[in-house]
Amino acid sequence: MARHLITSALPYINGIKHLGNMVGSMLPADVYSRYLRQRGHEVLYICATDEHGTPAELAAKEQGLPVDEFCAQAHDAQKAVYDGFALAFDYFGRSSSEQNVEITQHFARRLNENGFIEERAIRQVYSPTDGRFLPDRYVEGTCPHCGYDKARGDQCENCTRVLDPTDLINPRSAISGSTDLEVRETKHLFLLQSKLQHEVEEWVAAHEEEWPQLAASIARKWLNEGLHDRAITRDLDWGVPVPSDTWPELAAEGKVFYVWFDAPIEYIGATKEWSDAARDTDPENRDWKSWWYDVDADVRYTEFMAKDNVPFHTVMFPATELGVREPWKKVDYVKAFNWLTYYGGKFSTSQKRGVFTDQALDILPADYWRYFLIANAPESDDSSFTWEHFTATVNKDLADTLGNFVNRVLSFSKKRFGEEVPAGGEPGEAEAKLGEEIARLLAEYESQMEALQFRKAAAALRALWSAGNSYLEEKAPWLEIKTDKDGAALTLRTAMNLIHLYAVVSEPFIPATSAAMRQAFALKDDTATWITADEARTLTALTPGIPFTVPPVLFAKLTDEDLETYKERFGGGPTA
Ligand code: B3M
Ligand code: ZN
Repeated sequence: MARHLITSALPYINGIKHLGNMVGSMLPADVYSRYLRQRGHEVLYICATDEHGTPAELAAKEQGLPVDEFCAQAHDAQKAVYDGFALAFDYFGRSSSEQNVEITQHFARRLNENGFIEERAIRQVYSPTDGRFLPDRYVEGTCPHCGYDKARGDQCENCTRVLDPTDLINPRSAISGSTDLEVRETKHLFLLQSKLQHEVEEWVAAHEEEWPQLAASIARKWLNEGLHDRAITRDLDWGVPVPSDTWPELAAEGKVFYVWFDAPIEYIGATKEWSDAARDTDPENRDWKSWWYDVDADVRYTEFMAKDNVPFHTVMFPATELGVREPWKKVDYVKAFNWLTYYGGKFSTSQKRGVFTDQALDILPADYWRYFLIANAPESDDSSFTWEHFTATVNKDLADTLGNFVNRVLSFSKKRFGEEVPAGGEPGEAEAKLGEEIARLLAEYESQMEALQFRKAAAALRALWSAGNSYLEEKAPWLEIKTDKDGAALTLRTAMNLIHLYAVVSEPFIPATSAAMRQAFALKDDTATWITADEARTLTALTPGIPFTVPPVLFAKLTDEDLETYKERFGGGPTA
């Protein structure tokens, strides 16, 4: 059985992320990791803050903090939100770590030895108004391909094409807006991607069939445009320094690597951070290299990201890994997401439109968001967040279908039979039919999870919850008890078995609620070990006499007033 390495795109250090960022990378990676762990797989889920580059420098300046201090604080702030969302990373690192510096410099040296790095004098955009060279993404202008007028010098957000700042029509400084831009000469390191085109093509060809269409088509498009040699250094104060043993002159000038060069390497760097963090206590179980180096098919590597990150992960980072000429693990499966919109418009950090992850947790516990977001993940297409849809989903699926079922069954049983799983009755036709249905839906849920089809998995989970409600309505133990006490006991015991099953299989989506459901029963080994098809069919794992408690209401129903409050606070539409 292969071990599973899972990474989600590294969130930029500047600013708390919005719900769109969450659903397009970290949350589905967490759901998938949790699922695999529960199924008994060995899983390593790694993420980190992406700390280099101009955005970090500028955000630090804005807050009047030295950039390292700013990053340390911002990292902790993001980490706290992710803890709040119950993201169970094995490690959440920092791309500015010494581990990443070391591995990034190693990659650069190897690429250089192998003839894939060249020093070139280039003419670079210099802004006298800002008194600095402008990194690519701080030159803005009109995209020469699609005409989008807010294209950045590194990439057009609208058509996803990779750009050079000098490609832009009517360029301006994104810092000051100044159009007084000059071009000056300076030396930089170039990664000779053109020399790797053929190899990358072969590598993509060997993998793309298995990738989802969104990832494969973006990789193809990029390759068809041809891989260009790209500058991988920048004139910034903050970043991984160019190693002075190899490039003394550039190092003396203070050049650092381009953020997109060191960011994917941080997947490896953060794994080493994880390893080093337990150097004294648990060195054997944390061997970072055993996940990354010379592992081939022993490790299955799955990456999660939004679609704008796909080119870097399917083409540029693999090119780097190939050029290093060492057996570093390359991605097996790329799970890419479209956009989550806010009432059909863009979530916008700068215009403060949409819902940020810290605000979300202020309003409601993580499970409400986790379920809604994954059930509506922008997989095959963009999907839209609206407060109407959110409150309706919470009320229907979480409060009515799941929460109410749990409370109804347990409180009624407690009232009539006391605080133990009731004895009596023999499973009959209704239970056999229910068992078949549950086993079928569980198999469907499992196969969608394994295929990383999250919306469909959510639909199967919802169907599992609904099946319990149908059974309860059909058997109506509150009537049954008047004529057939044993029959009512059987119905309630079967329903309690469903609750236990829901607790286990809902865990990847709603971990806190699942724990509360599991803990309702005083089981000896309270584990979340996956339910077998046989257990699903017989629904008799919880035997008579096991004590239980009635948990507090699992999901509060949201009122019309709540809805109005949310809309007022966040704006009810794209133009609000
Ligand atoms: N920080 C971009 C983003 O968050 C970038 C991802 C890096 S993954 C190596 O969309
Ligand atoms: Zn464009």
